[in-house]
Order: sequence, then structure tokens, then C-alpha cells
Amino acid sequence: MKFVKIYSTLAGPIVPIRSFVAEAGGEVEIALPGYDLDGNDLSIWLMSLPQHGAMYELAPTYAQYGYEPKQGNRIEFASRSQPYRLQDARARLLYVPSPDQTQPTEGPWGVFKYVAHDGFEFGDAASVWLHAPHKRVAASDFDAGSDNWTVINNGKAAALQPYGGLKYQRLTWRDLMWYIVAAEDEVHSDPNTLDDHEKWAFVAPTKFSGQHTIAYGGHLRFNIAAFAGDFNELNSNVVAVRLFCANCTFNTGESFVVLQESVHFDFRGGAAYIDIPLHESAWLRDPKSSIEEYEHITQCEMIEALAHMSGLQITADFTQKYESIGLDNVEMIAGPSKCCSLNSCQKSHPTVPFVYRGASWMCRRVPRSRILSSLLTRDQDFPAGEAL
Ligand SMILES: [Ca+2]
Ligand SMILES: [Ca+2]
Ligand SMILES: [Ca+2]
Repeated sequence: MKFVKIYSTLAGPIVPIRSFVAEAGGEVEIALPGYDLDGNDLSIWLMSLPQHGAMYELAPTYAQYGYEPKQGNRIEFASRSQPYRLQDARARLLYVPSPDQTQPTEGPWGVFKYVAHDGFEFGDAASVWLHAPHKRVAASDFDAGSDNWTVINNGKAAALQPYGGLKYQRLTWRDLMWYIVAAEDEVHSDPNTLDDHEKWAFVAPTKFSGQHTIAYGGHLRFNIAAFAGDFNELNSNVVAVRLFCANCTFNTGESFVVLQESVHFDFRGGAAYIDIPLHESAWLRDPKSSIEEYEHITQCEMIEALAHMSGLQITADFTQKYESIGLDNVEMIAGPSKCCSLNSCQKSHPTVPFVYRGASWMCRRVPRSRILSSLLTRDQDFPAGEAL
């Protein structure tokens, strides 16, 4: 059903993106309180159910006195268009993974959406991630093959080969066990600096892109190893990792990078385990122009980029000449269990208005008048019965 929602203030109820961990065969009690700047009492509504497992209301005796059993009535939707109002006064419920389902090796058990109502209006919905204990949002361990990774920027001959010349190795070397490997195919030396100006990189498959807001505050980790190459002659200013967000900044696109020189990525050959925080302190904005400098980014920009991730590259062209580099165990790990309220963006940029829509972030450096006009009348799918 489609309604036009009129926003009189920016003080609608807020629910953060959340995540919880459930073990196979276990159950997890989760609480979904919302926030309201006006202090109104809130009710919490579920907009969907997770893809796997079941959710239950807390049993009344447990909810009131803490005596087990915890499990009350199973939560089921009367109809798809009708959200489900959570009964517990403290917005708690129980999630139980399916007993017949094995733990996912990557990704969550499931994701569902919820929203708060302050007696006047619904706020924006946010996602709840139900992780397995590994908390992997996306991962490639290459146990079953090269997992659709490719190589780019490695010259014309490599570009014509399958996967850009990337090879899959069923071998073990230090911490790499069944991994992908590629080698410099074409050096493009700058006559002055001797740097190779076309630096080859591993390109992650599409599962590393998408809505990964829950990874904010988490980690990007991988094992990398050099099998050949002269690491005494390194390229300068190598972008170690590049994260793309095609929709960021009014769809003009941004790419955020971690430089190889930075303390978070100090690889000088051999083998290394790299752990990069998915946090604004670790990433820089690529200025898109060689005469401008890399800039620090804000918390809101980091969250926005993770919410709209459109690509991930790991550069392997470390040396000025030829090198052979292996990659294994690439993992994007979720951050803390609660992420990203509107306040956190406002704090990081107190003078700049931000828009929060659903589970996606937009950090917009635009005049406040434009933000307000865009908020005043806005179409959106809205829970039934709440037309204003
Ligand atoms: Ca492996
Ligand atoms: Ca190169
Ligand atoms: Ca090279």
C-alpha cells in the first residue's frame, strides 16, 4: 500500500541496525528497543521474518519473572502487508535457528526488518542480522575453487585470459591452504620514479558488495603471500585495498582506500595476515585526481559506503617489477551488535544535515532547505493503517 508520509519534524522514532549471534542448536534472546527524541512511548513492529529459523514471543512468566522456559508463542504474520506488533514491553523476543539447518559458512542465518511507532508515526525500518558465531558478512576461503575472483589492470594479454589470468592452487603454503594466485604480466614503468603505473589487483566477487552496513566497526581480513618478486624495490603510494561505492555522494561515486604504507597494511613480501578495521580511521577518500591528496573520511561516509558497497579490490602489485602473489581467507566480519543511529551521523558532522532512509544512509553535504523539502512529501511503502 502506498501512502504519502508528511514529516513535521525530524523527531520520528529511530531504530538502529542490530545484529545478534546464535549458535547452531541454540537460541538467542534479542531486544529491539527504539529511540524517540520526543520521549514518546514506542511500540516495536516486525516488518519481516528471517529466511531461516523461527522467532518466538517470550513466555509471559519468563518475561515478567525470569523463570524459564523462555519460549512463548511463535511469531507469525497474519498477512504479508501487515507488520507484527511485538508484545513484550521491553521489545524482546527469542530467535531459534532451524535445527535441520547447518550453520552457514558465510553470511547470516537470516535478516529481518523492524520499525518503531511513537503513537503518531512509524520511523524508518532497520535490519536485524542474525549471525552465526563467525559473524562473516561475506567470505572466500577458496575451498571449492576461485569463487569468482578476478584480476584487473595486468596488461592486455592477462585481460584476455579467464579471470584475468588468476589461477587456483590446491596447495598449502604457510597460512594459505587452497588459495588464488596471480602474477605481474606487464610492467609499465614510469621513467622518472620507476614505479609501475598500472597496478594489478584482485577483484572480489559481487557477494562482497551490497548492503553491508552491519560490517561497520568490523574487519576486513585476509592472508596474503608473495611467491616471487623483489620487495626491495616497492612501488610508492600503493593502494592496498579499495572499496567502491557507486551510489555515494549523489551517485557520483566514491572510492575509499587503505594505503599500503599505512600501519594497518605493512606487507613486505613473505606471508602476512592483514586485518583492516572497517572504520573511518583506517580509510581515505581517493580524490579522483592525481594533483589532490587523499582525504580523511567521516563516520557517516564510512557507513554510507558500507551500506552501498559496489566493489572491493585488493592490490597485489607491490613491487616495481614482477611479483607473484597468493590470496586466501578473505573475510568481511560484522562489527558491534548495534550500529548507526541518526545521532552518530549528526555528531560526526554537527553542522551538516543528514538523511536516513530505511536501512540505507545518505551523507549529503547539501543546503538544509533542500533536505527539508525532500522530507516534507515523500512516497514510501508504509505499514498498513498508518496513512496521515
Ligand atoms: Ca583456502
Ligand atoms: Ca603492473
Ligand atoms: Ca609489479
